[in-house]
Parts: sequence; C-alpha cells; structure tokens
Amino acid sequence: MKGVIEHYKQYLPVTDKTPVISLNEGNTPLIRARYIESLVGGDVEVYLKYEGLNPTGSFKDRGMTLALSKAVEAGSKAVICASTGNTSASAAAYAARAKIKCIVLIPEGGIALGKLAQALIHGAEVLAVKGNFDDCLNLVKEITRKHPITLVNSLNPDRIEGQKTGAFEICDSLGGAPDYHAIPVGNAGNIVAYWKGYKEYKEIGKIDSLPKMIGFQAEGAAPIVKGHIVKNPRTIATAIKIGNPASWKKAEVARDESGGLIEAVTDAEILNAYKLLASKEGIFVEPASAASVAGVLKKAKEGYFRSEKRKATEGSPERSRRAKSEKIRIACILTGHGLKDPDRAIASIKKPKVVAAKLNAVLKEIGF
Ligand code: AN7
Repeated sequence: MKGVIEHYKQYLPVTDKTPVISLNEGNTPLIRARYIESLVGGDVEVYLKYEGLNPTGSFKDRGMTLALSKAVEAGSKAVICASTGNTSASAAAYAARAKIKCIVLIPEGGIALGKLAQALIHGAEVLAVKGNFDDCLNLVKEITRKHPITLVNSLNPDRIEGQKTGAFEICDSLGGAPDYHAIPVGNAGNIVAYWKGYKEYKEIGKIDSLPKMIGFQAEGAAPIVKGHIVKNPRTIATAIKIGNPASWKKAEVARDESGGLIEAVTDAEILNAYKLLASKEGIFVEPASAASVAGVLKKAKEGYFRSEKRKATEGSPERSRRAKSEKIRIACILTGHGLKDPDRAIASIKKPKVVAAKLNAVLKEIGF
C-alpha cells in the first residue's frame, strides 16, 4: 500500500512538486472487538483502529510524513520537537529518511524505553531535559521562534493535516462515519485532526453524519477536564502525561461542535483496559492508548450510550429509522503499540514460573 500522502493527496496541502518522505504509513486495520462489545452491552459495534501498526508504532507517522515532506519542500535543514516519546520516535525516523537533522527534547526519565531506543537508533540528537513535557514544549517553541529549525510538534498544521487521514480511513472502511469516536487526549492534536477529517469528508459528501468526539485524559493529567493547567501531571500513561496541551482550545471546539465530551479515566481504569485488550482481544497497546477503551467502558457503565440512543430516536423520522435499524458504532483509536513500553507490561502481570529442564517438571506445571 501507498503512504497517506499518495493515497489522500487530493485532500492534503501537497503538489506534484512536494518531495514525499514516506514509510508507507497508514492503512491500519479497523478491528471489530466482540469482547469489548459484550462489556458495553446493548446494540453496539466497537471497532479498534490499531494505530500501533504504523511504521514507527504510533499514529504520529501520519502527521510526520506530511510535516517532513513540507519541511524538505521549504528547504529546511533541521526539525525539532518536544516529546513524551512517540513524536520523537517518528520525527527521528522520518528525518533520517529525509536526510535532515532531528533534535528532540524529552523529559528526563519520563519516556518509555522503546521510544527512547527509537529516537537514538534513528540518529536524532536527544536531549533529556530536567523537567516535564510542558517544559520541553516551551523550550522548543522559544527555539523555533528565533532559529531556522522547523517545529514538528502538532502545533505545526501539517501534522494535523496528515493525521486527519485516520478519519478518512475509518469512514472508507465502515462505509460511513461512526456514531462515537473515542480517543486519548494528551497534547490534544489528534482529536482536533480527526474532527477536521470527519468534517471535511462530510463537506465533500463522502459521509452524511458526524461522530460525537469523546476524548479521555488521565485523571492525574487532565487539564481540559479540570479547566486549569496541571503543574505536575502524574499518570502511568507517560505518553499523555501533559499538563498544558498545545491544542487545548481547539480540542474543546471539537468536543462542543460534535456534541461529545472530554473526561478523565483513572490509572486503574487505564491499566484494566490495557490488560483486557491484550488478554481478551489479542491487541497489545501502550497504556495511553487504552485510555480510549477505558473511557468507553466507563461511559457504558453510566448508561451513556443507551440514553444517547434514546435521544437520537426522538429526533426526525429519518434519524429514528436509522437508530432503530442500525447498531451504534463506536470507533476507538489505539494510538501506540504495546512494545513501546515493555516495562509497564512486565510490571502489570505475573512473572513466568521457573522450572527445571525436565519433562516431568514442565508437565506438572501445565497440568498434564
Ligand atoms: C500513544 O509523543 O504528545 O492528544 O510527544 O503518544 O495528539 O497529543 C504523544 C501523544 C495518545 C495523545 N497516545 O495524542 C508525544 C505526544 C499516544 C501518544 C497521545 C500520544 P495527542
């Protein structure tokens, strides 16, 4: 398959002259999740968009292909980003491919092992800052105001443009928009990108309805939910450990225009969804990604999807027919691969039993 620029070029800010820096990202599977459906209950279909299967293991690649292509087109010689890990991994890989310099600022000791390995092996200049993600972002904003280095955080509009292709793929695959779009919220670029993608697909008549955007932050790092900056964000989901999201206001617009919500889930709820995805659906994600499923399970328990369906049925005859005949479709974005954070997986489960290299010892343990 082609990458997202080649596939969706008519909807992206590129021309035939744009040099395409791609790793054939995108085209990730949309997987039906029957076990999670059984927990949600009612007439729902749950679909998981497994973004961990992108080339560097996260959704960032959709935005980075465009950001690096446009940077090269503009003659840029270096890119820089602040990161909780995935942005740095993706920027490092695409910059390597573009043969330009990549500088990344990460919170010291604050990013998962796999992501650090990626940024380093792709040859980025990695600076571990004695501070958190928000400190790193402030620094790179300041640096790019004064120096000729391209910022590739999601403040760069090309990142959002590339990431909106995730919405196109979901609609292409479902033959329409889902009713709900569940997504983890960190720096809040992705929820904005998906909402933009859905709205554009509706404008050109590819879909005839829009989803409600339901975003989830980690309880200890939930500035949008709390309505104020969180100075010392805390969560085991290091990818979304962000106290002052760059796209805060735009994320609120996506929430409000779509009639959705942004709420918090606890680390315990995140870990529960994380283990459940791996053990019941066979899908290994990093903790931050499980926030979307944790949020859906939480809202299902509160009866949110049932009461929302009733409201839909009370609408026009056409909507009522659709609501009666079709199941509610929920798309959950699984933003990053579980292998990014092996330490968390091992800390969350029992260690393997150690046995002697003897047939009897092994048979005894496995119950034969
Ligand atoms: C797995 O890499 O912010 O709300 O610096 O890695 O668009 O920020 C990562 C964010 C969700 C949140 N899931 O997305 C970074 C960074 C995973 C992530 C998010 C991130 P946004």
